[in-house]
Amino acid sequence: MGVQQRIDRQDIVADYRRDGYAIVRGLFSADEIAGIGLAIDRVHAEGVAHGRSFRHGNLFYNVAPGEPPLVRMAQWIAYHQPVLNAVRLDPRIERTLAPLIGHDLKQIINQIHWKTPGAKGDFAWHQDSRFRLPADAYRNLATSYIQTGLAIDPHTPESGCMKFIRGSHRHGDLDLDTTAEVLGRSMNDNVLERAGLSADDLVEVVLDPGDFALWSPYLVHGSGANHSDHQRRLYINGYVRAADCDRGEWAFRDGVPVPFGPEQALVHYEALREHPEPHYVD
Ligand SMILES: O=C(O)CCC(=O)C(=O)O
Repeated sequence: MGVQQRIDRQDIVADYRRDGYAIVRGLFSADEIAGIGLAIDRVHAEGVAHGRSFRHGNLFYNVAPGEPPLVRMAQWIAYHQPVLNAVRLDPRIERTLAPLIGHDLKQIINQIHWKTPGAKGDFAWHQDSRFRLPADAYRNLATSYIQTGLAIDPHTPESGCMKFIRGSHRHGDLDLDTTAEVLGRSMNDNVLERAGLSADDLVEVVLDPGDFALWSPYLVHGSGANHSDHQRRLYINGYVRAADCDRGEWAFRDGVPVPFGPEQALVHYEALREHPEPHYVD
């Protein structure tokens, strides 16, 4: 384990409940981030080699074909990258989340987002609650689910950092425009106004490598394109109180990390049992 981090639980809990998000500075050390970054680069190289979107069970690479192919995100890479698996099971993450959602946690999201300089990498304004499907598999979503993001590169307005609408989680499920994809669609502030929110509450989520953000499934957020001269990698893991969810891979039981079992768990990929084989996706 790297640099021992003092986690002020009270502040995290208070910040999270009040604002819908909290930030832990320097949860992972620079050395650790360098190693995690290398593992993420290996995943990226795999995505480039595939050249288009590819799935093997829950493992999924979202790749736009081209010269070179654009690897936009990958899901459940922890199955085959031990360094990334160790991050999702890191005790510092458990200690950060436990005061909010307890010690028995399953995992719903294990995902890397890449933003290549100059490439389209926007995420339209959205609430993650929209993706917690099927809805009847989740209970008490507001208080049982937390999304987290570990910054690998400087995460700044220039590099396309996330933007949060502070306090928006208190509105619960908002009727945001849900007719189009979130990934690859830019933020439109009219959407905020129509939902009764204000761009005055917008927070640019500036993170240094190793900083760790956590946010509510009802927090309205989005992000823009990367106009910097470096890539922007974000490692996202989403956890849920096990008793409140019928889906997901176990992550912590009574605070103790749970390794993957011999068979993948049902998360989002509904055809997991019928089509677990490797295949390209158009
Ligand atoms: O990677 C980003 O900038 C956006 C992340 C996000 O909005 C999400 O994971 O819900």
